[in-house]
Amino acid sequence: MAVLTQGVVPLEMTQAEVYREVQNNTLLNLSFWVNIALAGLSILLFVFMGRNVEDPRSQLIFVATLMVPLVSISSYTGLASGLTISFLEMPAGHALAGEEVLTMWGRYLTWALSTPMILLALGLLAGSNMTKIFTAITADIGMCVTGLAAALTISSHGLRWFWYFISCMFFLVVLYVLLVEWPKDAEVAGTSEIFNTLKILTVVMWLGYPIFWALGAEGIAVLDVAITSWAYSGLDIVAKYIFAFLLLNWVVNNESTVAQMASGLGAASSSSGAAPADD
Ligand code: RET
Repeated sequence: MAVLTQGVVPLEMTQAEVYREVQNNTLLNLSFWVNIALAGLSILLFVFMGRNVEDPRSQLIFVATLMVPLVSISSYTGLASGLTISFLEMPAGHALAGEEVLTMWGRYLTWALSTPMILLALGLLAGSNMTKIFTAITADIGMCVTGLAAALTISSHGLRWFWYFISCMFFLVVLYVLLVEWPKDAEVAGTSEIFNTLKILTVVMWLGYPIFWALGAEGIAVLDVAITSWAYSGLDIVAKYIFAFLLLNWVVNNESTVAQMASGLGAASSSSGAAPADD
């Protein structure tokens, strides 16, 4: 059931009641279990693919990327069990004002753990330096946590959207690093081709999340909860498992390129094209 409108629904639902609601909504439940299955398969596949990787930088890319399905399987188990879902009463001004809306806040919480891993792997692939990787990751965590705040704020409709705006500002920082800074670094590192493929995939998929947030029950509510959940689950499949497979497959076949990258995480400058300078 997308939205509960009847007065019989208690304001505070127990975890068992939320679980029952999820069970009763087959489409919603399936959007969780398909991802649990895919995350499980991805974990097995990636461990197998990485069994002979020896270069430490390549290994770090592997560990970071492997964390993505590991966080995902935990995240979706939280949703499927009802642990990280709440029914929240929307404030005045919201399209569903006064109604209890199913809020999958566990998604936003766990994005704060999975998306930094994606960015770490991309930053390492681009041969970027600590400053840029730190900037992208902290802005990304800011984006997820303020997105969580937007979903959980039920005191004021205006403030929900103000949180959303703050989250978008953090997202702009991430997009800047991805689209402007790292492509230059990847050029120097000799990883441009794969980096640019993954950059486009990432930017296009990631743009979908704020769009579906805005269209879903938490935003202007033109999409049903199960449809919104499938939209996130579909984006996740490409942004996480397909992304990770493409990245790791490339790393396995180009380990020496990664190993030869100037300097690693501590490098002060990787965009000069020269050996790391003393700046
Ligand atoms: C929110 C809503 C507030 C505004 C913005 C958002 C962006 C979310 C993004 C999520 C990406 C998630 C991924 C998860 C994979 O595990 C929080 C939806 C900008 C970009 C890639």
